[in-house]
Amino acid sequence: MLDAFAKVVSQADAKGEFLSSSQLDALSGLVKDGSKRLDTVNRMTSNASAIVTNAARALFAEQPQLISPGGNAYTNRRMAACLRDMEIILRYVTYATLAGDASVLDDRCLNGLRETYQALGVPGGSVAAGVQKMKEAAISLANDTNGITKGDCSALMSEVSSYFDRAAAAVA
Ligand code: PEB
Repeated sequence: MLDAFAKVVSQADAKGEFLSSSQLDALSGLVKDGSKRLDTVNRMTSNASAIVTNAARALFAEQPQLISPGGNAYTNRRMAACLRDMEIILRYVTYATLAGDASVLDDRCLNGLRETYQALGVPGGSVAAGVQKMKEAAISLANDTNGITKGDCSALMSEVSSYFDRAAAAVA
């Protein structure tokens, strides 16, 4: 598991080189915009249960077969497992956002998840649809300029989106 700093260190060390000026520039950008990143993580974290439940509700409205008898989220036990899975994925997206690097998400959450779902009969495409709904909710919360110093968060928002897309692509 790496963060944006450890990642450039390991890349430079693998080549036996000093850090390049472009690596340093990218990291100084990350430091300069650090409060935006922390605010984003804070907003996703403090709204996590709303993000998960609203996304799940929208998913089941769109794919009602999931919660009908025989559906993969039918019975309270499976519904609970489904909500828990969405929460786990969101939690790792918040870690990756904080770290500025996807490796924690890849290594600790997504690695082998597709195979796990195949073995369990959990429909990966439906999980991916749920993740996309969490992405929309998380971005609209994080990108809401009400009551906060306005600034350009477009690069950060596309980075956060990319973590959700990565999770969706890993199971779809
Ligand atoms: C991954 N999910 C499930 C299981 C595991 C995971 C390991 C099996 C064990 C269990 O039931 O608890 N666990 C989860 C994860 C990590 C981890 C992401 C990462 C670190 O450790 N069913 C649906 C929806 C979807 C869903 C589409 C969006 O219809 C999920 C939610 N996951 C779902 C369901 C089960 C499950 C298990 C319903 C239970 C399946 C079953 O037991 O039949």
